[in-house]
Order: sequence, then structure tokens, then C-alpha cells
Amino acid sequence: MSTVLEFFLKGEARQVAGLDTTLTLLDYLRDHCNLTGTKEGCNEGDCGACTVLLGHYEPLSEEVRYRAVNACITLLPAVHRHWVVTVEDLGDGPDNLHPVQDAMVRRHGSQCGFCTPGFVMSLAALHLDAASPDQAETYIAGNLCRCTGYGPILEAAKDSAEAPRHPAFTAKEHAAAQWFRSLSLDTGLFYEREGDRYDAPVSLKALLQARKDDPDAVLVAGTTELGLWVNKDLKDYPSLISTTRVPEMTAVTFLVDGTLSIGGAATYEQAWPLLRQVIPEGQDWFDRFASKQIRQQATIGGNVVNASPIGDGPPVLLALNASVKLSSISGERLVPLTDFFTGYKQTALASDEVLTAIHIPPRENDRQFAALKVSKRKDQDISAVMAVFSWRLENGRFRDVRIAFGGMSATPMVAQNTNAALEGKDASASAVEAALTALSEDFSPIDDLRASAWYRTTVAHNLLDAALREAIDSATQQHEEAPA
Ligand SMILES: Cc1cc2nc3c(=O)[nH]c(=O)nc-3n(C[C@@H](O)[C@@H](O)[C@H](O)COP(=O)(O)OP(=O)(O)OC[C@H]3O[C@@H](n4cnc5c(N)ncnc54)[C@H](O)[C@@H]3O)c2cc1C
Ligand code: FES
Ligand code: FES
Repeated sequence: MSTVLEFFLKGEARQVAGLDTTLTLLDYLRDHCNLTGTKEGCNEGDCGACTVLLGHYEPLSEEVRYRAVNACITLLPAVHRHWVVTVEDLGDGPDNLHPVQDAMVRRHGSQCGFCTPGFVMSLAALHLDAASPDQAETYIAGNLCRCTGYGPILEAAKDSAEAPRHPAFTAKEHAAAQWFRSLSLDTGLFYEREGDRYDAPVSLKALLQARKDDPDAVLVAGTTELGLWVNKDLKDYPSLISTTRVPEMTAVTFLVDGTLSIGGAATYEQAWPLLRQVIPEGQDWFDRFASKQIRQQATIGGNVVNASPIGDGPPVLLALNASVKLSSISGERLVPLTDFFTGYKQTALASDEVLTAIHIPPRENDRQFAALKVSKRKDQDISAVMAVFSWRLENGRFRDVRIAFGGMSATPMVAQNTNAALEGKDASASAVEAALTALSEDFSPIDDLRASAWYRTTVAHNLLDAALREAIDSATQQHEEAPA
């Protein structure tokens, strides 16, 4: 087990010990390495000025793969055994720019320049992924610019997408790949400083044992919540246990009975390729979850355990009838998600347990599904209301209705009265009326900075009304198409 942090930075291998266990990658780069190209804007994952790439090695393809992350909410121990790529790594000085930097100059994609390194890193990620320039908006949705406007930046993305890699970057990538290959087997990390500790085991047994041995320790995954508690609430975390180095925790797979099992530390981006097979209608919901940087760090498990009433994942999982696997060193239990949320930010997780998987049962062929997020901005915003509608239509009747909402109560919640009002009813105007009345019994939302209670109630009713009317249309169509 390693007691020092090992990573690759600025073209060389680094070993670090003796720094705070909750030091952020951004502060390390700027304050300890004088790598000030990476900027601090919001310090909470919103603006993208601190975007860097984390490279990891894929032994099968023998390639380095990259993901853009927000350095301001990434704790330094999380980069153990990664290549940290900063804007200084891309080109070879002002006279020999990386194609993305060159295109930004030519397209006038920068004015005050504060946001520019972050945009360049997001566009470099697009370039390295060899993604289509049509995806540029997705790659930069987590970057804010207050002066230039996004048009020239998108043009720069188009211009540079197919350019060859910069030789200076390729040389660094070769050096990084050599370093990755020289690493000994990963036996975990136990990083300490003056009694504070960051424990990152690599086996499930060791993770559960660590949880049992130190029930006061805080579990940590993508730190897209915890990073803010460190930066903004100035909280101390003397003991952290990371879930992300355990292979079972990041596995996403279909079980033999067709259940989708999402490991408790799988990120949104890791889970989506298989989750999309269950809910292809969820693409907009997925795209509007935070930004690419956040989705590459944020785990679905963390989103669930955080139990925020305005989290976007839980209402979808409730409507999919998901369960959570809670494991401890002495056993495991499968808890329906409906029983997991016990109050405002309260859950059924015991102090020696870890959420090790989320199980989504196979979807019936005739199930209809829609996940609708209402927020002030399209991208990178938290929901005012999250509505998820799911039912089957059998001979024109609603069956197995599972409607769930976020933003409407102290926890993400199934709309029990509404579901009951629709169950077995003909898809008709009277069912719509009954459901809308029942919805008022289900929820009494509150006023807060995101929306008033009136707004939330009105939006929820309007969304339900529209979804049910679409269902009536589809039932009518089914009826017309049925053989006489
Ligand atoms: C800029 C920004 C935009 C965002 N946008 C959205 C959005 O659009 N929609 C939305 O829903 N959320 C959004 N979020 C919040 C979202 O990123 C988090 O809720 C995320 O999913 C939490 O996962 P994590 O891995 O980062 O958790 P962490 O921050 O690492 O941990 C969060 C909590 O979960 C606990 N925990 C984590 N994993 C486990 C486990 N396996 N078992 C038990 N406990 C565990 C931790 O102890 C901690 O209490 C946003 C966050 C940011 C910073
Ligand atoms: S400083 Fe704004 S996202 Fe990190
Ligand atoms: S160029 Fe000034 S914030 Fe983007």
C-alpha cells in the first residue's frame, strides 16, 4: 500500500507526502507548483476556469485516456496514479501553439482571457477524444465566458477538431505512458498528514473493513459535493475513505436476469452507455445533468446518498423502481429506493455500510418513460422541479404507474396518490383530472431561491397534464392500429 501520492505532472513523475489530505488539485497546481495557467473562478465546479485533464492508462489498448475535471473540487489524493495535464502541457510556447490554442487565437475566442485556459482544456479533451465538432457544446457546457461569447469558441472547436496532435504533447504522452507502465501493482493508498488520513483501498473487503473500523470517517467518491463542503463551508475531514479505486464499485453491467447493476462509485459518464439502453428517452436528462467535467467525476451513488430533494438522479431511479445494495463487512441488503430516503437529507444507510450498487430491474417493452428537468438555465443548473413519468398502457389503461418528482418535497419522492389515481384507469380526460387533483395531495412544495411554491406546483401540474395528454394520444393510436 502506498503512503505517498504518485502522479505524473509537467513531464515528470512526482511523489508527494506531507500535504493536507483535503488540499485541492487547483491549490496544489497554483500554490505549490506555480502552474498558474489553471485559473480559479468560482471554486465550486461551476465556471470551468480550473479545467484540467486527468489521464489514465488502459493496459488492453495500451493507450492513455483523458477526462476533463474541475481542479477546484478535486482533492489531490484523487489524482494518485494519474497524469495531470494542465494548459502548460498542450503546446510548446507562444510561437508553437497547440491546434486548439491556435484556433482560439485565429477565431478571436478570447478577450480578457480569464476563462480561456479552461475552454482550451475542454476543447483539448474533445480533440483527444476525436469527438465530432458537433459535440463541442457538450464539451464546453461547463465553461463560462463573460466577455467573448460562445460563437468564436465553437468555431475554434470546429477548426481544430481534426488537426493532428501537437508533437510536444505527443512526446509528453509517450513519457507518461512509459511512467504508467513502470508503476507497480496498485495495492491501494493510505495517505496521512498529522493524524488526518485519506484511505483509498482497492478491494471491496478492505473498503468495508475500513468503513467498519472507522465509522466516523466520511466516504468520498467524486467530491462534487464534498469539494464544495471543503471550499465553501470550510469543513474539516480528518478521516476520508475513497470508494473509487475498488473495481467492483465502478462496474456497470447487466446481470443475468436483465437487471442493470451500477456500481456505487460509477460516474454518470461511466453508467450512461448501459443506462441509455434502459432509458433512451433520458438523453436530455443526462445531457443536462451538470457539465461533462462534473459527470465524469460525480457518481450516481453519491447523488443518491446525498439525498438532496433537488438531485436529478433519484427521481429517475424511483420511477425505474430501483433498489440500492447496502454492504457492510457482515453482509448486504437490497433496499427499495422508496424506503431509502427517510427525511430531509436522511437515508437508511447505517454507519458501517457503503452503497455498493444500484439495481434497476429490466424494463417492460411497453413502458413509457419521460424525465423532464425544469431549471433557470439549460446547462449546468440545479432543478427547480424534476418530473419523471413512467407507466404502461394496456388496452388503453394505465398500468404500473410510477411517477416521481424532485424539488417538490423534503426528499425525492414517488407521487403515491397520483399513481393510485391513474392505476387501471382508461387513458381519458377524467383520468387526467383525477391525477391532477391527486398531485395536489401528494406535494406541498416550499419557496426557495430556485422557485416559489406556486411556481413548482404550477409547473408540476402542467408537466403532468402534458404527459398524460400525450399518453391519451398514444392510447388512441394503439387502439386505431390494433387489428379489428
Ligand atoms: C457544478 C455542479 C453542478 C451540479 N449539477 C447537478 C445537477 O444538474 N443535478 C444533480 O442532481 N446534481 C448536480 N450536482 C451535484 C452532483 O454532482 C452530486 O450530487 C454528485 O452526484 C455526488 O456524487 P459524488 O461522487 O461527487 O459524491 P461526493 O461528493 O464524493 O460525496 C457526496 C456524499 O455521498 C456520500 N457517498 C458517496 N459515495 C457513497 C457510497 N458509495 N456509499 C455511501 N455514501 C457515499 C459521501 O460520504 C458524501 O456524503 C452538481 C454539482 C456541481 C459541483
Ligand atoms: S474555479 Fe470555477 S469550476 Fe473550478
Ligand atoms: S474572455 Fe473574458 S471571461 Fe471569457
